[in-house]
Amino acid sequence: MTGTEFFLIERKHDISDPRSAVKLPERQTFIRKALILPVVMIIFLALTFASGCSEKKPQETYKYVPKRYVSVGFSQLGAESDWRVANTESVKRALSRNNGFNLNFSDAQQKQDKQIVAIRGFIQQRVDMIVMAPLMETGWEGVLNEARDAGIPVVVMDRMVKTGDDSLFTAWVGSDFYREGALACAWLNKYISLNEVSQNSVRIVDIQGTLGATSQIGRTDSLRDSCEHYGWKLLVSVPADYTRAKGKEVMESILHLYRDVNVVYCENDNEALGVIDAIEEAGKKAGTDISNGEILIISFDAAHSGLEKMLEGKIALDVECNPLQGEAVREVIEKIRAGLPYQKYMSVPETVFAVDDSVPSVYLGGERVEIVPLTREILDGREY
Ligand code: GZL
Repeated sequence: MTGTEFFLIERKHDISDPRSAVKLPERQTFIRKALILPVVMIIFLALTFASGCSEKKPQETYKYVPKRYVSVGFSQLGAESDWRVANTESVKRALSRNNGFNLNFSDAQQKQDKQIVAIRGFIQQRVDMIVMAPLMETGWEGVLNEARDAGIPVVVMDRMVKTGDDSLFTAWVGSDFYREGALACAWLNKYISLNEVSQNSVRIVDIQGTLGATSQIGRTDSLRDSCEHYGWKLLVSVPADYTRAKGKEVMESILHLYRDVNVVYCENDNEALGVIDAIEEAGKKAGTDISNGEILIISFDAAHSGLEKMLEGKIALDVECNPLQGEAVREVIEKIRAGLPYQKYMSVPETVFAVDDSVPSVYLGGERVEIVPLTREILDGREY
């Protein structure tokens, strides 16, 4: 019996003594009736309650299993690009409460000191795991040593950290940025050959990502090596922080300083969008016919925004850098916590998209890599 409310009523008569129920004058009779009813009700309810309690309710047998969420501190470097936003969403989807995680997210707005403060905060909160997407490669030894001293494993995602001791992080999920650049250059070499353009007529500029980021280092180094290998002229390399605004700004200056530029190597799609803005505002055309004054644009990420420009013929090649790393991060966290073997270095699959099918594939280190001619159907089927 539950939920029965009992009222404490001040007793006027001793109801246990039947003599107390003697005939009283009219007024007194009314008062007695007014009092007896609630008393009878209480007796009835008390008897009902007592009988209810005496029933042996079958004990519900259940085992309480405390649901222990894995607490994860996630230090994301910023929200500078479409790629970064997709990357953040991918991790939040994978490390959700439904999947057994308690995620503490921090956006460092592209400032390394904010990342370090956030990671120190995770250590003080004694999280189970730390995931970090480092802004640049260097400057992490101190805070990674603090995490190790606190016994908190660190999974590095996307770019790499450069420390004297790679035991300072437990696992890494990311991309091979040098390979991405080498694929782009191998395609450019074949493409201009097919269009009867001489290799030494290529006059290329490099719109770099955030200086010191692994993605910038890898893509820049592979372009420099390719220029030397194929005989292209690298006019200038300028950092643009992976943003559209900075990409436009630096390209406006380049167009004034280097009137003969005919290829632009943008280290991400947001920069490429800014470069296209600058080219068109200067009355020039982004395209593929460099023999007739068009400027050929190469880009990275294969985000929706960049591939839309490819369908317009304004980006000639876009090397995917897959931001959907959340599930790989979740898998490695679960293996670490379960004490299962896992790969310390994991990368995610990536595709190379081209504006047309003139170059069906390229060879890199003996490996044949397919080049996918982009269609509206392919783009509409993509997750980011
Ligand atoms: C690459 C990633 C880069 C992207 C940019 O893995 O670090 O940072 O190419 C992003 O879009 O800003």
